[in-house]
Amino acid sequence: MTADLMPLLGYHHIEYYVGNAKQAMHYYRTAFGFTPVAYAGPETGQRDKASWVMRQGDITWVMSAGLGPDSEICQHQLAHGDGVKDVALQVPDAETAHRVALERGAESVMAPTVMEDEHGKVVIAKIKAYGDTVHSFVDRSNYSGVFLPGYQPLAHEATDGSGTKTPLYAPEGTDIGLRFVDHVVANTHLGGMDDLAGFYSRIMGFTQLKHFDDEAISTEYSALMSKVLWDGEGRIKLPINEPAEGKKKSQIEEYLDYYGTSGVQHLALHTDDIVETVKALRANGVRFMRVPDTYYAEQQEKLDWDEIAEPIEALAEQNILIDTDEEGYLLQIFTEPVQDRPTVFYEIIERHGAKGFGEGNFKALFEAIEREQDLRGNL
Ligand code: TYF
Ligand code: FE
Repeated sequence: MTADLMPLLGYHHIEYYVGNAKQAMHYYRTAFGFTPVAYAGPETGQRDKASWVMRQGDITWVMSAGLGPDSEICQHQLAHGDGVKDVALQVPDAETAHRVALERGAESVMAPTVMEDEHGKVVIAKIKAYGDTVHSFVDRSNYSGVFLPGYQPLAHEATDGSGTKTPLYAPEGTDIGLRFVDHVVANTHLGGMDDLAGFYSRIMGFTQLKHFDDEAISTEYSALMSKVLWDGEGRIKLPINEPAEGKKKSQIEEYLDYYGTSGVQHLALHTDDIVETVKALRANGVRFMRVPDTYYAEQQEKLDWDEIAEPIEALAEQNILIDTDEEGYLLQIFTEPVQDRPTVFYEIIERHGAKGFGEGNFKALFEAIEREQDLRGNL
């Protein structure tokens, strides 16, 4: 066996470029239960951008905003709206990862750069992924700080407003059970799926886990095709969607019209207790796609409920979807887009053995998505 030249340890963080990072941080704290843990901005000597780092379980998000019209972040936001800029991957050696990626044909966005502070050193390099989205390679094996050099830890304000003596504070979030990123999905243009699948196999050594053609996932209106690329170990799974010919406009085309280029469509976040997590999200005002009530009558008949720990009533009450394969089952639900443009949304997922993506739910789910698309006048 040859040595793996591109070992990936997992997602290090996801960086969003948004219009107002302070408010995005507030939303993901109060609605999704993330705790703000670190900050970089003018108060810490970073003049051109403000970034709030938030964490829940093993998930780390960074909300970044530019501070003036010349900012690359502001221009990104003008073009795409709020969206995911960087799906950052943790590696044992960022310099090697970057060099190997370039040798294999990747385009560099940032050469390996050493960042240091009193907690040690981090090496970061970046390559282009799809559209304006990038992958950072992060080697933090010699670093003990809370996030990356340059970020200051945040103090947690008491919820009654007392204890706000330091400028760098934010209240803690209330954990709602989100534990890790299960997969990150890209939308790309017609014909882009194979190119992108080729990119991940050539550059990262990924293999194809699944392929859904338009027959498998087309509905009466619109259609899409999807390939899932993965690292072979399950740490990183990247489904790639492209529109397929349908009777009406594909949901993937609607995304591309509003995002302007290929980009991240959804992030799937794993929870160990989806019923409780979804209850908490709903209580916090997060809205989800709804499948018709007939879905549960059909699932009652179709599935072997002796194998599923959760009672169907509890799942139906929260509109949580169920799918099974040879290896087990999974529970999943999809939020509405979380910004005004119909672009990024979230999937909440709980896996019990199943390695699929909810194929059995595609029809009901896509019809639900298309009803929303129709309400926006984009079908
Ligand atoms: O990641 C997946 O493949 C599933 C299915 O607009 C999916 O979550 C694919 C496209 C889409 C919504 C869900
Ligand atoms: Fe998904």
